[in-house]
Amino acid sequence: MVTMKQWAVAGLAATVLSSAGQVMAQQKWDMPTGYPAANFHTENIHQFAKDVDQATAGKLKITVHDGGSLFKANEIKRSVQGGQAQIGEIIISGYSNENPLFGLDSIPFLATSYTEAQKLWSISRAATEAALAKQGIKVLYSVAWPPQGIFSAKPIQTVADLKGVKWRAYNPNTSRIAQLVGAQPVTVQAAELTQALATGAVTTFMTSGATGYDSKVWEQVKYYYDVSAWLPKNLVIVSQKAFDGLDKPAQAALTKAAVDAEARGWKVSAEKNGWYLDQLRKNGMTVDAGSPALRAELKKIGDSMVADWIKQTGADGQAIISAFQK
Ligand code: PCA
Repeated sequence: MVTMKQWAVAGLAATVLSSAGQVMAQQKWDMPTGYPAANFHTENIHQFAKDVDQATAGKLKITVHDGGSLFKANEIKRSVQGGQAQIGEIIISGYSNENPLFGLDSIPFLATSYTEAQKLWSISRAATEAALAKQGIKVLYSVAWPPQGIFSAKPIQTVADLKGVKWRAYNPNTSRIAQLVGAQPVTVQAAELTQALATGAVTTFMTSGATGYDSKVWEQVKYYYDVSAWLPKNLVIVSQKAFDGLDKPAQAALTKAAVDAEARGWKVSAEKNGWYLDQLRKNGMTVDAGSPALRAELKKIGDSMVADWIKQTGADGQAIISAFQK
């Protein structure tokens, strides 16, 4: 027979005393992400998980499942909302069909440098967090991807050269660009990009040098036009319910690790951008800024998308754009 005392001992073994003297059972969280192990976002996430482990003396263990291995990139938000995962990484612009605010960072030629992307985020962060809070999601941190350019199997001189091409999209805005240039949009998550290129499902797309490098696109794709059209952001999100299930010291540890990860991530993103472009060149790709005509035509498309965005978001959106352009 199991005595009361044995129950108590077993129970105690499953818990750890926090520094504040509260007792919190050890928590094991699953963290799905959409990008490969060697990607800078993923490396940053591993460091974040390690920092949380150390700061909580092992009470909060986060297991990172990268590359869409637990949930596909586009399923991660729903998995956190539904409680299948406690924490996860998403690309916020992937969800602009839910709320146009989520697509703000991916409007072409609105915010085109790290400084501008930071400014846009500081202006829109509170509203974005409030929108996600209504869905039971708490934002822990954000990190920008490097600036987005055009990868193409064939040389591109003007927007007319994009007509009819099989265009890979990763969010609604990149699908919209395809429509506006007369290309055929196909949504492909980063984890499937190499295969989509190999089978010829897509030939042309906008993304960063980072994803170009991760996906070894030079096998099929020979040109990169570094037009720096926008810097989309990944957000690391946690289910509010899971967060509330932590004791105060663990919550503080998680929040502190997130602040550190945000600073580190933005810095590494900017530092590695040049390195990624060098790797594309080393693998035989032609990397240049794109013709003035191409850039001017793309900028027009960007302007029309800003105007559309303001139409969709009304006075609140206009206030964000005005504050950004000040
Ligand atoms: N890489 C991701 C999103 C933006 C980027 O630079 C992708 O291509 O899916």
